[in-house]
Formats: sequence, C-alpha cells, structure tokens
Amino acid sequence: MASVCILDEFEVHKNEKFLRIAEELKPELHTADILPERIIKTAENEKSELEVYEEESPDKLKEKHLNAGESVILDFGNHHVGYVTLDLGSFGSHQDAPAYIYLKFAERLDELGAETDSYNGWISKGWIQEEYLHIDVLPTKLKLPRRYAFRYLEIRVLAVSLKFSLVVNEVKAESVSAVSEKEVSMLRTEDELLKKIDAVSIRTLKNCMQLVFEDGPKRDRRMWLGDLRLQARANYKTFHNTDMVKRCLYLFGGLTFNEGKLAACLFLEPEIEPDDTYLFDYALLYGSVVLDYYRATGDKDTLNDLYPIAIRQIEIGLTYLNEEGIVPDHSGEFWCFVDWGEGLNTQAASLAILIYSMRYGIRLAEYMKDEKTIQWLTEKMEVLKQSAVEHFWDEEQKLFVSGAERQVSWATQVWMVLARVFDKEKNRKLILHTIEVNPRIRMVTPYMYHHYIDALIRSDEKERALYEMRRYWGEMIHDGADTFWELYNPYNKYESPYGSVAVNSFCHAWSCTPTYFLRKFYLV
Ligand code: RAM
Repeated sequence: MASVCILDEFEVHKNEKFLRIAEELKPELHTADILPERIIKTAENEKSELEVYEEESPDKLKEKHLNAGESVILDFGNHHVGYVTLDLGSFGSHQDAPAYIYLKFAERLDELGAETDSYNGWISKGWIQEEYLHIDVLPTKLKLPRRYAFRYLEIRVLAVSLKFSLVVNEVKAESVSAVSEKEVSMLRTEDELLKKIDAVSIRTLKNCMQLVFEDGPKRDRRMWLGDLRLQARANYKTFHNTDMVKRCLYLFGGLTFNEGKLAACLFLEPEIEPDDTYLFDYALLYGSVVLDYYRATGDKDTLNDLYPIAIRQIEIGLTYLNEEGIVPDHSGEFWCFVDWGEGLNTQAASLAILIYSMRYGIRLAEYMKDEKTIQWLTEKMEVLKQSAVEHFWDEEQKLFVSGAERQVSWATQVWMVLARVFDKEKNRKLILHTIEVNPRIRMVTPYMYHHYIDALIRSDEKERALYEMRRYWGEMIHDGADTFWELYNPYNKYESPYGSVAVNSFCHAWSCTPTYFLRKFYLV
C-alpha cells in the first residue's frame, strides 16, 4: 500500500488571468451515437481468463425476456467514453414489482469476471463501474447520470416477479471527446503490428482528451501533470490540438500553492481545484511540457507567462538537496513518483529528474535570453551531475544504485541516462548493460517504459527501442487491449498498485506515446 502524503499547510494562489485564459480555451466536446455490435456469451479458458464463446446480432436483444438471475452482455466493438441510455420494457402481465437490475461496465473482457464485492484496496471501490438499480415503472428510457469508460456492458436481472420479465429494447451510448480520430492521418507503414500499436495509442489519447487531458476516463478522471506531459507529446504528432495543451498548462500555472509549488494533479469539478499532493518529479517536469509546447507552437506570450513558474519548480526542487548535494530518500512516501514498481527506491532517480529538469530549464532560459538563469543553472547542474556519480555510481557493477540498501533498478538507470550524467557513448553502454543484467526491480507502467524507450533512442539505439515497443505495447494488444493500460507488467499480468486489477484503468493516457515515438523518430 502506498502512503499518501497530505500536506499540513495548503494555501492556494489563484492567478485569475491564467485561469481566464484557460477558461477561454475550454473545448466543445464531439459526440457520436454508439450502438452495441454484438451480444456475447463468455466463459473462462484454461488460463482463467474470459473468452467469448458465442455471439449473436444485437437485433436479438429485444426478443429476450430476462428473468431473475439472467443476463446479457453487450459488446460495443471498441473502447468508448460516454453516456448510456437504456430503453427498457416488460413482457407478460402488468409489472407488479420493481425490476431490480445490476449493470457492469468493463473496459476489457476480463473485467467482467473480476470479483468486485471483496475489493478492499487502498483506493476507493467507488471507481468500479457497476450500478444496482430499481426500476419502478416499465417501459422507460433510463439515461444513466454517470459517464462511463467501456467496451462491454453486462445487464443482469436481480429480481423481477413471477408475472413479468425484463426486455431490453435498446442500449445506446453517446461518446464524448475533445477530438475526433478523423483528424489524424494514417501511419505510413505496411507493418500490421505497428499500425495497430499506433491506432490503439491514438484511441487511448482520444478517449482521455475531454475538457482537459484526463489521466484515465474510468479512473482518476483528473489531470495529472506527469500524464499531461506525455499526452501533450503524443498530441503534437496526432491531433495537434495545441489549445488543449495551452489550456492545461495555464490551469496548472494558475493554481499553485504555498511557496509556488505546482500540484501533482487538478480536480475539475465542481470547480477546478488543485490536489493537496506535491510530487517532486511531476512539478519539475512542468518545464519540459512548457518547452515542448513552445517548440510546437512558437507561442512566445505563453512562454513569457509560464517560464517563471517552470524555473520556480527547479528552485523549489533544489531546496530539497542535503549537504551532500543529493535528494534525501523519500521512497516510502508518495513524494517522487517515478513508477509504481513494488519496493522501488526513488532516491537516485529523484536527483536524475532534478538534473533533467534543469537541462530543460536552461533551454527555456535560452529562448527567454535570460543569461543569468542560464549561468546559474548550468553551473549547478554540473555540480549535481558530479554528486550523482559520486554517490550513486557503482564502478564494480557498472550501474547506478539507489538508497541506503544500494538498490539497482531499471528506473534509476533510465533516468540517469536521460539526465545525461555521462556522455552519449557511456550512456549507451549503461543502457545496454542494464538490458543484459535485467535488474530485478523492473518497470511496470507504460509511463516508465516511455522513458526507457526515450533513453534508448537518445542513446542511438533506435532499433532496440522499436523492438522493445513491439514487445511491450504489442504484447498488451496480444492480451486484448483496445486502449493501452495504466499498468502492464509482462512478468505479472495481474499486478495492481491498488490491491486489485478491478480498479486499474485500462485506458490510461500515459501509455499512449508509441504514436509519438513512431511518428517522430521512425515513420516521419
Ligand atoms: C495514479 C494515476 C495517475 C498517475 C499517478 C501518479 O493515481 O494512474 O495517472 O499520474 O498515479
């Protein structure tokens, strides 16, 4: 279980001008009517996974008279985000009792079989997309108030009476997104797997692009800074909705707290509000989102507005350094995210991320022609690179270690490569050596895999990067992904940071970046 770090004091500073700019950029959502493509029946296979063993046309739906204990499963053909209306009726004598039904929405097939009653993890059970409803009067058109993220819907009758059965005349969904897939050109390749990986990435991104870049439309349905950074990158190469990135950058910048910190995430409703959670790495990475945005748009006004906030995050980050010039070990807390890997020590990666963000800060300062900042950041960055080597490099193992127990993890090596603590050739050797050693503390999120792929590409290992993308995201497709998942550990497919995969998100923004890599570095 993760320990959640709640700040004792939390004073929000609103920048009304920034919030106004963000409000003016609020998108209109595109909608589309979606109908089920088939009715399915499922059964467990020898690996205890659900499989479709029978299917019928959705036209057969209204012919079914459902009694207590009976159910239908509708397959909408792909992952959607939207609102659902059920057109329900009855068959038999007059409805002499409420119809009591259970609905379960699932992003992927296996979720339909997940045991939800016993879920007792550390994040809310409320995220599980299931409803228990009493329907007093039939026929009725029931528009469900929640927005769902789903491909499958199971409708189960818990109770009717001996005198009537439930009839589901029609189930309709209205999908919503700030963008439409029609806006994106096809990937120029004949390679079927790459085409599929690209399409699934785009679908993932699209379904997370709502009034802001959400992290996941099932959960947490809010905007996390670290997720935003990767979504924005994929978005430049696909939908190119730069207004959405600008809006999100201004929202974060317009809602800082205490000494000018950026929140790790923003809640959107009832009003936009920052979470009282600070993530060291996410706050520092804001500068890279600003730089990417400026490079994609040349929008100098936005750069002028947001530059001070990005630099402020670095200044705050530097206040955490101890007398040895390293970031103290906060690994037991939810303070520097890095990855969800069980037992991961994040101390060395925190320093690497600080160095990485300083390099982005220098690039921003160059665009701003801010000589003073260029100078102090460059000097300080060199000092930190040295302390990274002094404290965390293990010459014998030829790997970086982290924490008092000198843990060797994939994440630490990847972030040290991205921080460019060594020159390119030594970085290349480091990443290849990491692959060879295959440290036991592995990467488990597509977020961390993104950084691994980035590190390979920056080390001139493009072919290896492509191979790894095929292996990781390709394997997820092989395991049935219509949209990419929040967490995927090929070594443990049922891994969850929350206590059960029932609350994992299966359309998660930070996993959408293969389309960015493919379109930026390979098939341009
Ligand atoms: C989870 C969400 C989100 C991520 C944070 C750190 O709660 O999956 O996407 O950014 O963790």
